[in-house]
Amino acid sequence: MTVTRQTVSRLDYTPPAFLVDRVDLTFELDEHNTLVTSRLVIKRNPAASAVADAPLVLDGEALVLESVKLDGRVLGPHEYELNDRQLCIGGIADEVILEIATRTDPARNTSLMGLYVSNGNFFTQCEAEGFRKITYYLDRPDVMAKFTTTLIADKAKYPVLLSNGNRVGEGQLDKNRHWVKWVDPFRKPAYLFALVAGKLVSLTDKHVTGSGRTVSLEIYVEPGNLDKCPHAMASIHKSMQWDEARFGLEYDLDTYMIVAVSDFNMGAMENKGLNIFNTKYVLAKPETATDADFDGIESVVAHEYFHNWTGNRVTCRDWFQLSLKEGLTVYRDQEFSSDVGSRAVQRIQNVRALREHQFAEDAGPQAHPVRPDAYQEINNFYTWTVYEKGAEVVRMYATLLGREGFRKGMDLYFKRHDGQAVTCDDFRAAMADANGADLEQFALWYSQAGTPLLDVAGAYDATARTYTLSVRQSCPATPGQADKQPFHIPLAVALLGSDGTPLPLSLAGGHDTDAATSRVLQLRQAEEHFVFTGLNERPVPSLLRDFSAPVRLRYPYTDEELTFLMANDDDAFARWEAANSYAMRLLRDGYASGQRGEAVHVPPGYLAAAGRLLEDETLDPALVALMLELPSEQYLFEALDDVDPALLSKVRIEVLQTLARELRGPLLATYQRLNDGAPYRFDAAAVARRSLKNVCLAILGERQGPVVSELLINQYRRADNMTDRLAALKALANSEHPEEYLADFAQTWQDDALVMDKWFSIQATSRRAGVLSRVQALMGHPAFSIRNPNKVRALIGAFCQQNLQHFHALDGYGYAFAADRVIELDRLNPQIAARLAACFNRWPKLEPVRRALMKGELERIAASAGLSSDTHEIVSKALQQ
Ligand code: B3K
Ligand code: ZN
Repeated sequence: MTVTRQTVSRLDYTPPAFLVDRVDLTFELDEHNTLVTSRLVIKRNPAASAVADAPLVLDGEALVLESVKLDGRVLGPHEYELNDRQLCIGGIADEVILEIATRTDPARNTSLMGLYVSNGNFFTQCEAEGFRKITYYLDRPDVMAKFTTTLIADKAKYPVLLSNGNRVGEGQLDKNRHWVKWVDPFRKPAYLFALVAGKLVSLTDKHVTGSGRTVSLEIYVEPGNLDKCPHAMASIHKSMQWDEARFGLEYDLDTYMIVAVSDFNMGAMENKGLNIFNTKYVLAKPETATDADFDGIESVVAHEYFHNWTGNRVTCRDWFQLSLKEGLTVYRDQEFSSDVGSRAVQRIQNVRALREHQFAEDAGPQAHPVRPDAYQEINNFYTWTVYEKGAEVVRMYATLLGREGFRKGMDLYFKRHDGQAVTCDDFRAAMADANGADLEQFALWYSQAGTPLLDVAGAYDATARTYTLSVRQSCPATPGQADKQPFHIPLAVALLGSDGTPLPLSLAGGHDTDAATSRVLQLRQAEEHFVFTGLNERPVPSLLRDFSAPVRLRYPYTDEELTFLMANDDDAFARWEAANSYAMRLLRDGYASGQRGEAVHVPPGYLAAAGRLLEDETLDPALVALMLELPSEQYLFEALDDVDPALLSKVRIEVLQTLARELRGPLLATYQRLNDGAPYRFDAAAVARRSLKNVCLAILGERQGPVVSELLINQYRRADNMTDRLAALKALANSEHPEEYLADFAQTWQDDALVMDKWFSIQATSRRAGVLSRVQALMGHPAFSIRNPNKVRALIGAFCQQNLQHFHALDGYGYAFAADRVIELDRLNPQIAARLAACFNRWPKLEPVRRALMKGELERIAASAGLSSDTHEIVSKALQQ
């Protein structure tokens, strides 16, 4: 049976016919037979457009209905209608009390939505539509109710019983059972409901808010993991302090809890007062977690915590508005990370990820606006576009209105909408009204998909001493949107003089009093010209500084201008961008040479510029590392047509090998300088040094003679931390015989699931021959489980998404393997299957042989019986190109 879902359209939104005032839930927890009793106080919605006697329609899935009571009277089966998605009750008065008893089988719930069991403990995941797998309910975000939850369970098996809000009572029952009752004083939609029950231990601490309230902080993990919680706890403290200082937002309950679970579909979930996290974003100590893991934990903790205001206190009216909470909260977590770490590094990393993933999404079959217009399965819309492009849209308000103006907009947003479920337009209106700004045209960022392109030209007039920047904007067609209107785009620019200093900017016709050296031009039309006056020489333009808008920008820089910007631009992003553009240029040229059967050539100008970066010890090592890293294979893939992925990989490796050969001296010297043997510390300076050291090691590792091999082996053996050990192992894994090191690693870390994920990924992304067979064999390894999303991502996802060379093998086995896994996973966990299926999105970009092979596999998935609506939506859109 194919589960086909109706397409849900944004413009079909109508207010709910009924509202829920109160929900009292009682759970009698049992692995295979949990009884859920729900008592709902329901009222007709006076604001609803529905007819006066419209029936009450509740959502429910995979539930066994035991009984329904309306105002104390048990309803007979003929008094309601029941199907596999809804419970429908007619003849409802304006205010009623409905009591519903249902049973579920949490242990068999492999979708990890609703109530499920992981390692013998109970967890829930309700966003977006998981609550309907727990009980019949009005499962939509604009129905906000007050919840109380009573949990009843065996005391020995489930000593810890948690839910949202504040704990108000507990006690003993017969048969060795106990109960705990929780009350959440804040109204919330059902997607923010959560419970946890199990054998867990906790790390606790306290935070005193700016206004003097004491909040208990509790992190719950499985026994044996307490030593990996301090970093997450420190991250909670920092997040709370930051939100108070930057936005004046305090935490509002007595307790803030985080619980870590190893079986989880995504990173974490912001349930009110009871955040549930993937273990990957909680557990860390230097021996087991890399610097990137530490950073990831800090930003995910911040993200979920920040949702308490942007998402929970003010939530979304409907799921089309998802970016209202996600784009805004990503922007907030990015700003937090910039403030507590390096702003430049943070910005470059965020832009790099946006361009690699979101730009690709926006150019492919799943392209959709930040506020989508239609979906079949909402889970497919937790995307790079809604999250990261959404964050860029929020950032543009701050760029256009300034930091103070943005804060005024935020204050007004909370003043108007606290306790409400609202829309992206409401947010834009708050920003506009608080600042008296015209943000009408800005609305197009929410409604038009696709990445805008800016074509920029510069003309210097020596006689008039003017420099004219001409900017043409366009936006490619995307599915369902052929023609686009011009966007309102903030374009930050500076003009550099020949000595590298930014020149004062005076716009002709402007009324400048301060001659700023950097300014934000506001583009509103398809073509615009900006004339800068009083310039005694032809400047080099520094464009899209700090990546002021999520666009592509083309400007015909010469190689010399790029090296000049790499050395001189005072905007860190623009300096990195110059290095990145130069590297892209030489990789594209190399690919074209490769297609002609010629050798790849790295221009001396690039080598010299890279050499200077390595030798200048005054530079921030983290920035040098980012500037030396070549654009990824995935990013390069997007920039080419009729792609031969094998050639693309080969060219990139040849460039790296040339760097390893030509810059061997400076690379070794930098490595030695930074490899100071100091004990591990997680602070910005130490992270920066390790990042450059390991970039040098990775480049050197492309040519493994005796000296480099010894470096790798020594670093692998002597490292006191996972960052260094893994960097060495990655390079070793590409060598001919890494078996000894891989075996040693597995032997040491076999009991640590998160570290074993790294071991799986390293093998799945290796360049050695025979990777696919090893991946297949590893699926039988005792540490692997197809039911665990982290394992699927670490092994199967890494192979399909990050191993271009082997996934795209010309025999088509990589594609067939991926298709088999999508079909297998679809029966267990549709969300994870649909995510994996996205590896087929870009088939039209491939050269004809692979294109046909990939399309064939997509068709095979589409034809497989009983496909979920999640996977069906992704696959059918991919085939429609
Ligand atoms: N809001 C959750 C994501 C839920 C995903 C549902 N498929 C995590 C977050 O963005 O913080
Ligand atoms: Zn979020």
